[in-house]
Amino acid sequence: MESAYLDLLRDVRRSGVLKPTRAVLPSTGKKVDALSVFGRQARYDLSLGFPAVTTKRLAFGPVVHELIWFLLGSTNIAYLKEHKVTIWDEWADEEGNLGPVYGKQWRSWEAPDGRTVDQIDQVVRGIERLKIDPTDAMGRRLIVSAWNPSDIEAMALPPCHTMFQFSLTEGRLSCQLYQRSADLFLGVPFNMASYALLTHLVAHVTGVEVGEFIHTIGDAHIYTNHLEQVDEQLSREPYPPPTLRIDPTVSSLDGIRREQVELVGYRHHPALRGEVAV
Ligand code: UFP
Repeated sequence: MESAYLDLLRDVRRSGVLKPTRAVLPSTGKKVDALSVFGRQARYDLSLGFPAVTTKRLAFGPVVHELIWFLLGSTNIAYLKEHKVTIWDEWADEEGNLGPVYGKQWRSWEAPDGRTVDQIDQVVRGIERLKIDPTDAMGRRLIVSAWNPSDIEAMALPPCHTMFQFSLTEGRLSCQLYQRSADLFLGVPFNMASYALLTHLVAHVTGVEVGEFIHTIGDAHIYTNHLEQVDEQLSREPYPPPTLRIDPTVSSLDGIRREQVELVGYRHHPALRGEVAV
């Protein structure tokens, strides 16, 4: 299941170009280089299992909480803090605000005339219509964009997962993400799990099966302070993937709780830690 991820990791480890980056390691206060390639794609068949990496431990709880937080439309870290998720802490201001990041763009994108657009709700309603009429106009328009050029400056961090598109084909829902920039060791396992989970949840609430998660990446990189950990990870033999269980009473993307989704049979190698370049 994770072989597409491991292949990408191996590819960048072997043939990535060493490039300077803007990112700084907090421990040294210095900018860190990365091995980098531009333009890659990895595919995961969600019907075969959930793409949680098994060659190290994936912290699934924070993945679920962050996705619930996006779906709440929130752009303040209060919900994350309440659930002891710290991944957004360094970006927030004193009040915990991040500016118009994912939650705002997904659930209430502001139109020039003052209307707001709930892109997630539009996608769900589009899939419902496609179930009844496969020729519905939404068929090739099931898109959610977080990249709102006029809001970028006000965001604490420009979106890394910039836009995604769903497709309903023969009763199976697939999702393709365009990620402009991907930290392959620390960010990507988290991002893969997050979008696989989102695909499962959207399929669940619309009553269709899951298809593929297709991860399209712009700049795919490994920071040089992660190379040892990556070599260790690449030496490990993956385990069979876990499966995802969603509480059957979940009927909407609104109000989902952490305990309503769980990974079943998640067997993994020990955690591998690395410092995040910020
Ligand atoms: N990054 C990810 N996934 C994410 C996220 C950040 O891989 O979900 F929020 C990484 C990519 C890059 C850095 O290494 O964070 C963002 O820096 P930049 O804006 O310079 O691309």
